[in-house]
Amino acid sequence: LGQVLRPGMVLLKKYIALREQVKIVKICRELGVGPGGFYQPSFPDGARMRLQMMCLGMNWDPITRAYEEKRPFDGSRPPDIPYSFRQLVERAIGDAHELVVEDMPLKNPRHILPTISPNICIVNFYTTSGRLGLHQDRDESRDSLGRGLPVVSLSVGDSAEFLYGDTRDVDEAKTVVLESGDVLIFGGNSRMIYHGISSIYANSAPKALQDEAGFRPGRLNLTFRQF
Ligand code: MD3
Ligand code: FE
Repeated sequence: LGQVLRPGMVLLKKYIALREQVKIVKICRELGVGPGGFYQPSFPDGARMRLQMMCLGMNWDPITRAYEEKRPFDGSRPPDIPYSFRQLVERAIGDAHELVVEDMPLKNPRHILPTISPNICIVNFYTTSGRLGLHQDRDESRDSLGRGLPVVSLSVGDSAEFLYGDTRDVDEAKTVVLESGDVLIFGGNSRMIYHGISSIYANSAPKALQDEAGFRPGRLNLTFRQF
């Protein structure tokens, strides 16, 4: 169950089994309370971002946009990206290829969505009042053949309204609801689109997440990149 929302942008609906989602929540909580765990970042103007962030593999600083070994404000080194997360990313890109072929039969899906070995995973946790304004992720990297590398995003917990479009204008943006277990992949011509989170739907998370992993209201988003 999935679709190509625009060239290079693939949504795999309910792709992650509930068992797997429970494991993701448990791992993120364990890592999130240790060194390099969740914190609330600020924008360059000092305003607090409306989410909690944790980086795995490397640190990414939302103010300087720098990738670095250690977090500048506390010197902590981010935890490694768990192997089970890497496997999930690899499998999702492979399954997305089948949808890309249907969409563009004359193109090699590996050129549109090359596989990645992520060196950073950014974990964002949004409470029900969380938001993320429309923005572009401009730090695109390329593989040795010059192909732009895709970004893979996993959603767990409460559903979110995701906005995306070619401009920063919210009124021109399209909307898609991201539910728990959905995987969204951005590559090809969609790697530089504007995107953001306009709202989180309260009480929309699968009940099993709360019962089996003690998940609190909100949304967990894991974004994988290779640079
Ligand atoms: C489109 N995260 O980490 S996930 C981000 O829900 C980010 O936490 C949001 O925007 C979140 O930069 C949205 C979907 C996403 C992630 C990365 C992208 C969409 C993207 C990179 C390029 C284009
Ligand atoms: Fe982004």
